[in-house]
Amino acid sequence: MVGLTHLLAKAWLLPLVYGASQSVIYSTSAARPQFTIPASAETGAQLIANIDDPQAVNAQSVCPGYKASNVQRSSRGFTADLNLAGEPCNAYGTDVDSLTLTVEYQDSDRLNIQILPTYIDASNASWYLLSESIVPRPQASLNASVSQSDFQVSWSNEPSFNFKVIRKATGDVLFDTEGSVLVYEDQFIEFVTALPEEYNLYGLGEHITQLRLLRDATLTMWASDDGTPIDGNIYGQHPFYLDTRYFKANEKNGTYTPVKSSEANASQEYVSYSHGVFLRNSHGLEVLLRSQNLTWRTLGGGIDLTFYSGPTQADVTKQYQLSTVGLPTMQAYHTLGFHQCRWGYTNWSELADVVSTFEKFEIPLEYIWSDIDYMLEYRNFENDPNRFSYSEGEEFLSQLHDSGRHYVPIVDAAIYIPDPNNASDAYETYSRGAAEDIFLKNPDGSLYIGAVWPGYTVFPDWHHPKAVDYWTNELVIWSKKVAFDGIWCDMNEVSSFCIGSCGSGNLSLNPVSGTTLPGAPGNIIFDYPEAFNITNATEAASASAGAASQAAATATTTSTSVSYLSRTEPTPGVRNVEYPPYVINNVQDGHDLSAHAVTPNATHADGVQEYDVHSLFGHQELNATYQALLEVWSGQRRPFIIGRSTFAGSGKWAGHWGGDNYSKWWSMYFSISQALSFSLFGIPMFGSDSCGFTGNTDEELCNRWMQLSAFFPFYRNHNELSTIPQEPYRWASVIDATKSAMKIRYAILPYFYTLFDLAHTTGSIVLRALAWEFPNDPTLAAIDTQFLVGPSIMVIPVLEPLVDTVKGVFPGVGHGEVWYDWYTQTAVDAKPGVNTTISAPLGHIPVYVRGGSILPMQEPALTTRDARKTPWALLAALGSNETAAGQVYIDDGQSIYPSATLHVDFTASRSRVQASARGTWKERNPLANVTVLGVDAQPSAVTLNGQEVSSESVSYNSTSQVLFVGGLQNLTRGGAWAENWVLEW
Ligand code: MIG
Repeated sequence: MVGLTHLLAKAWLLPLVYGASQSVIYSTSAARPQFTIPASAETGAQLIANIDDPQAVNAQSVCPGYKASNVQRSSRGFTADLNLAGEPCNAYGTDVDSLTLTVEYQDSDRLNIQILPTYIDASNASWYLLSESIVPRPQASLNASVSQSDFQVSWSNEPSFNFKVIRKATGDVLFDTEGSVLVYEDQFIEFVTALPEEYNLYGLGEHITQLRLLRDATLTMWASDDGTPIDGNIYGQHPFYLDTRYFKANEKNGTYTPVKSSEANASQEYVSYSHGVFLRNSHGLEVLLRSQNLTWRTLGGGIDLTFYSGPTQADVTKQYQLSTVGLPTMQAYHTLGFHQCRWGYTNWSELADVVSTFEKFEIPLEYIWSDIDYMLEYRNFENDPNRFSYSEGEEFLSQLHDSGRHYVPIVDAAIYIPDPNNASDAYETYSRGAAEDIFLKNPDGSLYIGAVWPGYTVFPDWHHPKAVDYWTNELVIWSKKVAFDGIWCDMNEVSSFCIGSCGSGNLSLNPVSGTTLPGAPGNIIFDYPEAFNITNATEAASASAGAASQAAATATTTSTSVSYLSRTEPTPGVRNVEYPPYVINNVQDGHDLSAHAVTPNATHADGVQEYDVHSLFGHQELNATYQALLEVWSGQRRPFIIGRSTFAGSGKWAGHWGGDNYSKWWSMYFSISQALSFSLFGIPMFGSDSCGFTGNTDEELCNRWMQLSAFFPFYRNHNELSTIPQEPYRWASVIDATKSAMKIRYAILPYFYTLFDLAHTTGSIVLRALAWEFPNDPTLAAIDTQFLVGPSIMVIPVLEPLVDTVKGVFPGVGHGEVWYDWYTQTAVDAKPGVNTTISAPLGHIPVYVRGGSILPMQEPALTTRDARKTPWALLAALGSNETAAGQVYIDDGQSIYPSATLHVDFTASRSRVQASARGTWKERNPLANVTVLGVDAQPSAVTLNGQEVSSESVSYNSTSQVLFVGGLQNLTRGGAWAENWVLEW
């Protein structure tokens, strides 16, 4: 192990986080004795999840299915009546007799199949169909027609109604319900599609799981505040998957033979076809992935399935975003800088210390964040006057802004409700909301009162017509006291720490305390990364001793035998929203839908129950926050929002962080798959808590993680209260590793920003899986240990401790692809499909540039503002055919509708590089140099637009085949792209 120069040992850094934070944190609740919500208030019913219950009825074997009749054809598809084909089974609800099937060929690349109850309308309160005002339906384009479609739908009534979706081009059946019955009940819908052997599916979020989904997993969706359990339902709901199928094309007879990725060979030629499937449904959901089929189960709503024909991932994702969920919001340039956060920065001067320590070590820092520490007794929109006073904040923020940096505070979803009999407990944010009556209710019309950090709380009701105005007003008022630059939306699943409306009748106890904070007695964090016992045996031993004695001290002597609540029997015509007859495998304690969340019977202003819209709370809060920030900045700045709970389409307003991950190597590994999945969901602004959130990190993990995250769009280090500090300056090796990775990130910021512009305008993605960028190589289908940033940069991070090499593949090398090592600038010698061993000592992250690319770059700096003032450089990496291309997008970096923009296209061929610009943005920085990789002969002279470049500024290395042309500033004094130019040699 490398030298453990743990800077913590240096006394001057100690007060930054240790000690100071803990004493202050606990003093907030020490003002008077507080009622503590008993732990029992958190415990819901113990239920057996259906998938784990051998006694559970299999709807497939007892339900009759439907028969189709009255088929009505139109140029865009057909409709039919579906009638129950036998006695109702009422397996997990009440069967619906009459359904209407609508097959609509919406565009050549898009097909929609809807199956809805025939007799429901808005007045039918017991049936909720996802509102188009919350999640719009994709619309048919004017010239859509059956004949123009990439798809063909066939159906049959034998033995009961079933349908197939076929890709016309290949005859491949993409979706096939034959052999299963359609089950359609008020609290349970089930339909099954066959899938090919060894299918390749991606998406179905949000889950911590490998990139290519398992073929024996049940993926549950129900927004949940839980610390990233593997395969469990967590914060977001994205009922979308990408299905990739590989074939050998037989040119002679035009047929396609399916190919399993496990049997493919990287040097052969294959073709692939990908399609997407989106189920527009907000209810609790379950997707059962089994060896050759997939079952959808929902707790209500309708079947509203859209198919996107691709045929590449890039096409599918564009089709999904453009037609259905919308394009991702454009990020301000500076959001791509580095973000430092932690739970436990306890006052403004501590934030100032952190900022100045970054400066001192010359580590780039763009944003400093505040967690709930800044709040007065954890109340939204209210700063603690002692630790985070508005006046001191004004001074701190103005200096921070002057230095080119920014500030983001957290905002929680719940709103504190004061004790009505205690005038000194008044809380205006609550009073203003109460005056408008905009909080969620109980079924009897009383306020729904749950419990979160501040004590008993209420929750904004996003169905209330004035909720957005209320939220906007609160943010506007608060923005006048705290000049924040973005908002971090937490706890919006929506989380509540007790079952049901536990605060009703108890408000005189407020503020109550409900949870033991990390670091408090009994909850001391002793956990370290996997190899800590090897790299740091002494500390590891004392930590494990501490953990053991804490466990012994808190262990209960009574043995608890869990008694399970029996499954609810369906009552005809009556919905049981709290304990639906079908029990999804909700990851929370006992699988109770009410556990750690607002309960499903909470009622919205329009009568809709939380049961039907639970997973939309975060989505709607993000929308409200977006609208609020438009108001706060008078439409002059792009809202910057990072949210925890997301739904299909949240990318229009916000980015997402991975939530409460762990300071563990496995957690770092899964961050790649999570990021790539969010590429598919249209939320490119994604990053995970670097160095890990839960538990203590260590030097080696933090070193690797700071380097890995440097290539994620959202780059933030964040940490749990009371764990050891983990800013990148805490260890000497992490300082060096961070700076070296940041040097690359900051140099390629123009490339990153251009990728965001393309994502925002075309729906292309930023982080890419190898399989998506190289669709003809089935051997890449499951690779999630390496990834690409855009089309041109490949990262092969080290994801395990105690090693100094990593293995990686170099896609396409058998088919003419060239990869250049970022650091040595030379072409990599790799064989197709060979997992190549790469040197990667601690502090080194292998990065490659793809031949055929031209990267626009500027110089690294401590802030993006300063980086944007530096001269430009181009890195042109010639492909095997000796050409390359690239582009850059430039604007002011923050306007929603920039008045001036510039697009510059770059091309290179054998002995020239060209730039041609269009647009009105005046870029003043000159071009400093052009580096060309893969130049096979020493050039005699180099000219820029015919003017000779002094030979002193030109160098050529015949071994590495790198041509470097410097000294271009003088020739481009008016700006790098002011005139179109040609560089020739
Ligand atoms: O229940 O605000 O995921 O990033 O530090 C914990 C405290 C509440 C959860 C977030 C985490 C944040 C923490 N929050």
